[in-house]
Amino acid sequence: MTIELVDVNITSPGRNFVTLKITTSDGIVGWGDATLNGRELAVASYLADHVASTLIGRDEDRIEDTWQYLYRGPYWRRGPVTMAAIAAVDMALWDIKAKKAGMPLYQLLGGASREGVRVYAHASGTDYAALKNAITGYEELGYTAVRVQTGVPGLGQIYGVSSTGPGVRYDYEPAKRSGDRPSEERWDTRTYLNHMPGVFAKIREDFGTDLRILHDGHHRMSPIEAARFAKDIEPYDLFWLEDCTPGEDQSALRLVRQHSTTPLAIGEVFNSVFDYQTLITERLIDYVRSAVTHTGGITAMKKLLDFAAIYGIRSGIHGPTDISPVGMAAALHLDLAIHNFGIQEYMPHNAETLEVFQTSFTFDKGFLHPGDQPGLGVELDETAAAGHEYTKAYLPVNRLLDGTVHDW
Ligand code: GCO
Ligand code: MG
Repeated sequence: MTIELVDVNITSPGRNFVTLKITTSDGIVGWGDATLNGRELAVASYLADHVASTLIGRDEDRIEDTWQYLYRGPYWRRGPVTMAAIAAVDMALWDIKAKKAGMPLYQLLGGASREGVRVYAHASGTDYAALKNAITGYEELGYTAVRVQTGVPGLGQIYGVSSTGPGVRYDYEPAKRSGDRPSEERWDTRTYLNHMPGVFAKIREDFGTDLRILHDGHHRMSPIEAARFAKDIEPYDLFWLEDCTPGEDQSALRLVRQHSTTPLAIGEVFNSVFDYQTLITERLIDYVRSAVTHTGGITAMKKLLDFAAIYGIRSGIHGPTDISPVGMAAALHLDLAIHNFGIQEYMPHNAETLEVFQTSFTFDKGFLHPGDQPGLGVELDETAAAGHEYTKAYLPVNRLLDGTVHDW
């Protein structure tokens, strides 16, 4: 059979999502996530204007060949827009292949290596009392791992901290519908570095040693600042310190590594195995943070994670709300199948989103399972999706206290 129809769906049930729909000549439908936060229409155009017509008539079973055709064929390689577009096609073709086989995708990837995948939640608070409340709430829900982000005295709204007050969960959404330009935040690394170790100390005192604690530096530290921070927080036994330095400079992690045994995770802004070449072969990281959606899909992610496995490096697949339920399902099937699984990020989507995307993954005591529906196990309800018009949204811009633009 062949690919007959390729459609790009843009919907905004509370936040924007771009979804690719591929229909075969015998009527099988596959879905792929092409959402790139704050730059959604660029990927939608890449797919609709440059890719869709080239797929019509191709054999839907030739997934590797289609991947290479889209990666090598156009001459221009890599970059988040291209790799999100390739990822969407790849996911949709795997969805189709698994539906044709009558199996959940993880079976085609080698079958389950575990019973469920441990996930971490996002706990945040503008101050320690609010953060403690949030962590307690997650523990009550059964989570065994939390990412903690907190307000820093002297700074206003900062990355990763819910502004809606103590005790409120599931409501942190970094992309803002701020009109024609991004909102702006202020930042000071010195103030942050002085504040954070005390927060981890209190968490260990209040929650003991079992809880897995993660933290995201969101690319804001210089290599030497990150090295000092990673060393300072060693006594609090973090599961990982994420994105401590800007992502472009792989060699920066050498300095951090030389000074600390705090495990390191990086990669949500990466889009190719080549972004990891030094990091993996020199064992400068412990966890691969890429999103399936932004790294060329299941085909590319499986190769990347197999490469990491050779060096004892594990997965920590990106799973914020800007990864659609389709992209999340792709991550869960991989998580269940690979041997070197580490942890999976989980920010549950809001009710509006889950009315548009029907999912079959399940949560039980801190673990997710992708479910046993044939394929990825997620279907887009196009009628419900049509009720949510695209609304421009931007990730905030970050400036230092003197106004200098800094990494967000
Ligand atoms: C994470 C990320 C997100 C990103 C967001 C950008 O660790 O989940 O840092 O919160 O900021 O995905 O689009
Ligand atoms: Mg992150």
